[in-house]
Amino acid sequence: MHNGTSVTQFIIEEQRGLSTASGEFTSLLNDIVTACKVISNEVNRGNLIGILGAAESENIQGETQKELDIITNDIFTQTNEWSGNLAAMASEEMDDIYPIPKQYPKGKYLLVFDPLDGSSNIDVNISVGTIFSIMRCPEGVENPTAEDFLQPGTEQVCGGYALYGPSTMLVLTTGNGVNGFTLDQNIGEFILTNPNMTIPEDTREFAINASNMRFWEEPVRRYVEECLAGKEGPRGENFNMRWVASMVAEVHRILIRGGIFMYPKDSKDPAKAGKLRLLYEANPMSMIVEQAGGACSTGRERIMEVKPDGLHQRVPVILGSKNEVERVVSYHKDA
Ligand code: AHM
Ligand code: MG
Repeated sequence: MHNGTSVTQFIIEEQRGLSTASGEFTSLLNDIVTACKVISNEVNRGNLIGILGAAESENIQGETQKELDIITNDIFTQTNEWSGNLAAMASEEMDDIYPIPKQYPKGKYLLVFDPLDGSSNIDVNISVGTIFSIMRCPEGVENPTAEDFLQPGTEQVCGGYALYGPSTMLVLTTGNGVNGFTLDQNIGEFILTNPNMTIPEDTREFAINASNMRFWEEPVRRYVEECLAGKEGPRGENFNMRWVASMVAEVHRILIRGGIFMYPKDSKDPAKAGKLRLLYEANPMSMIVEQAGGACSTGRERIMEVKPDGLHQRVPVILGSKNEVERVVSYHKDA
């Protein structure tokens, strides 16, 4: 016997409290949990089974795919397509939506995901993760199109991520706080280790890719310069800086000890509003961060209120400890 609450038990008990729950959502979350366990195992064995290289393909955004980007995408679709809980899926790694194959029944949810976020880190053995979000399929829609996925983040019913780090963790919200589970490799179960995760309102730690500094807008430059000026500067305090280049690891650090993470709007490629994707990355992470008491903004508006205009839309992301995010937003207003 293990001690502690497994994620399966946790989800069943949480859903039991809801009179409207049919069991479909619980079953869907169980499939997602299974997919994350399988991916964790693949990521862990990566070098041993020779799957850490680049694939000979690009995704729709013109980024070179890693072999593992494709493998993990297949794991996620195959684990979630058969059980009758989903109407369709969409992924950072697929150009179009993934309709449920004809031989399987369809359900009432839409699932979007980034199967292996931070995959540029995979060959150097640094933490990567899976990010996912669940929405409802619009009422009466039998065969969803990409249009049906273009719902603002406020419509999400669940946001979550798995972090493949020194230990594998799963962090989830269904709109009722944020809970973290650690994979016990001995029994193959995620066990509740971090109940009710909350983000401290203040922080002295920021995360941004400073190699882009020359492309930043004035408000972000001002914020970072003030942090770098430390005790002698206008903030009167020393700040620490981190950049893992793996959003899941950065958000996880912020959930544990606070901080602010920024991938802001910049002028590097005027065709792109930011680097991170609204549906697969920004929205699920925003739901988690807000549920943990933090804040998330593009600098100009709340991320979860952005009305998506395309499956692969990008947005500027500023998230984390509330008072710091509000400060950056106020600098945008000043400008
Ligand atoms: P990916 O989905 O292609 O892995 O890109 C997203 C990742 C984030 O995890 C991370 O915050 C960011 O890209 C790092 O970007 P950069 O390499 O520009 O620092
Ligand atoms: Mg990603």
